[in-house]
Amino acid sequence: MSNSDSSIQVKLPDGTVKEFAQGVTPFQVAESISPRLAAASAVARIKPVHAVSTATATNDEAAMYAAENPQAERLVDLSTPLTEDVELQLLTERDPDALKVVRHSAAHVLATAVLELFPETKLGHGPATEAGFFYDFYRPTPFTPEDLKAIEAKMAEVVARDEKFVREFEPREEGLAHFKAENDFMKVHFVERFTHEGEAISLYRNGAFVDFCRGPHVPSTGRVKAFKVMSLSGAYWLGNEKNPQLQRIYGTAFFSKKDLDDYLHRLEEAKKRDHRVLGKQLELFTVSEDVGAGLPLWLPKGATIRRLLEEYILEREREAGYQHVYSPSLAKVDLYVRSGHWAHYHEDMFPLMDLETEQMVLRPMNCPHHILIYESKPRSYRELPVKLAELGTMYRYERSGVLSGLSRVRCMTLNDAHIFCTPEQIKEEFSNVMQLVERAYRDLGITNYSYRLSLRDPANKEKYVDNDEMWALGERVLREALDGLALPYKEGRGEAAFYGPKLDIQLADVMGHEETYSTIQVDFHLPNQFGLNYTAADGKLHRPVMIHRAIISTMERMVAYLIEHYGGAFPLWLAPVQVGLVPISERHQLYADRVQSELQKAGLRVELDSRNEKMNAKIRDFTMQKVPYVLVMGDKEEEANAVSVRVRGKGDQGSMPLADFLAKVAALIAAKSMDL
Ligand code: TSB
Ligand code: ZN
Repeated sequence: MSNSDSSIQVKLPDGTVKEFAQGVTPFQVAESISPRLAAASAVARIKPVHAVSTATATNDEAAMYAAENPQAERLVDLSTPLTEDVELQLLTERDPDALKVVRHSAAHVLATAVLELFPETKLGHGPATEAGFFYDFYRPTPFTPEDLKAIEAKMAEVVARDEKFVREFEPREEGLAHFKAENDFMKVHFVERFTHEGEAISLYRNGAFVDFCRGPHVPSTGRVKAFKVMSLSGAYWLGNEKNPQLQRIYGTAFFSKKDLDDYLHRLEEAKKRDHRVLGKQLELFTVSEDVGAGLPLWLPKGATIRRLLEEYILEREREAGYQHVYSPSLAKVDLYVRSGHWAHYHEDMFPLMDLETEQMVLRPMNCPHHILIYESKPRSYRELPVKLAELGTMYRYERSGVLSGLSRVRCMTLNDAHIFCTPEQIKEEFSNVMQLVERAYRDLGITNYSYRLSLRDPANKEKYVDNDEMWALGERVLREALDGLALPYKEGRGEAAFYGPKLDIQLADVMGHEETYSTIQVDFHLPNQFGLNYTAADGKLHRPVMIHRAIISTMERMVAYLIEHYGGAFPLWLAPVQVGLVPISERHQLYADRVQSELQKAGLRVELDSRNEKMNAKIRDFTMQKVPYVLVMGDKEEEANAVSVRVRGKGDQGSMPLADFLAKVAALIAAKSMDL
């Protein structure tokens, strides 16, 4: 493209190129196409035609404040003057990126409302999140539920005022002086941390409210059409318990009232399935203040589910040629210095235990222990692949804000294995692991999963071992294996392990929030660090490759998923109590005992309710506990050696000989049937 000094060329997504005077705004470009498009647009994405970098802005703190890279593709306000040739895309309400901008704008509306009602409040930051937005505030008095209502009402006023979001630039030193004068310690921190001396800092103003922010924003507060203040929680300034406690107000925003209502409805439904709620109701696990956050206690029923999962996966692994080992949960720190964990994974580890003669750490991963087991004797190529597996318990210092029930914890037991193989064997081993994953998901009734190729973030090199060649090789091997199996996958930059890229299998919860469960990781780094070898056919020593893999994730995370997936109504083979027994009156107690012992002999998990309660109350209790079968026994049943069967979700099915019931249930369990 060529242009004279005072005009620029704007290329639209359909390929047309239009010429405008320099300084034209995306809004004006939109108007030149159609006034309706201009009105519907929320924000614009531009890509300088002569760009050298294509990195897009991410959602982290630095991206909120640091000066944008003028060379990069990025989102900008509709009012941003365009100064060079660009590709331009106008984002309307159909675009998820535009929704993020609406939500961040809603965070400014929230802060505006809070300052109008509680002028003494100091502002932290207010990003968009996956489910909405939040803003952190410092104020010695806690906000009450009534305050939140008042804030929401005030937000509606700010929206109704339809104030323009105007971007302003101020010399850094002036901005700092201004924030310092107001004792706005968090803003001072952000400016000092994310901008440089001599720079102008970016501010956004709406009405009398000004925030230090890089934007972008929707054109005016009136565009935050459907929002709700959701909740309040505590957060330490900079995540550090020694710092002042902030109050984090969460909200959400959508393009329309209908979208918001749909979301709130889904949220209600999801809450009923929340594994923390069901975990309590169904007596699966508990978290005790006395033990500590992120350190759940497994109650008998939850422990039963976990044990079933453990037995299940150990059996699959035995069939697949894995050798099971045991290793301790702690080690000398030197082991983790050597592996690289201490350098690259330190922040996720509990602090050192400084003993008199040695320094120990709780292990955050099991790999180094398994490596030492591999190393415990010389290995020949004939043994390869060596597959060492363990239900390995490990400890990670997850920050308190991200802990959640069983799904994100600090002490966890991973269905872990490390495969030591030749480079030629990687492909087949990869495919074997994928088969195990598919089999396990089928048996567990998991259908809704996706693949993510997790790569390192090139902008964050210190988080990863430094060896470009190795990273390129690992990535190539994984892509080839994925393509070989024709698996569709997305990419996750910055999601790799510090030692190599991985293929993660992602499951989404009821609210669409994704987490990693299964993982397969190709690692050329640890074998090098530990100087691993095997004697090859040529009689020489060669270096094996390591594949780290977990089929059903940690017991904690998988059980959390299954609780929510099944809403607590577990398939028969996983149900902690499979059959509930209800004698109609005291005189049927003996018969009920006999039925119980027969069922138990057949390996079933049975609970007999012999309390002095009404039959219906007992049936109701078993139903609340989501027990698959409830057998009621009275005179008729006793005479016929039968049971009256109630099936979860289907109600009373009438009477059936006990032997028939046993045969039916045994077949369903053997088939891991999802049906009852
Ligand atoms: C597979 N060294 C490898 C192992 O050999 C490893 O530890 N990989 S990992 O770091 O990705 O963790 C494996 C799995 O553990 C993750 O995919 C995730 O499903 C689960 N996990 C990780 N952190 C937590 C946590 N805090 N709570 C519960 N589960 C977790
Ligand atoms: Zn590992």
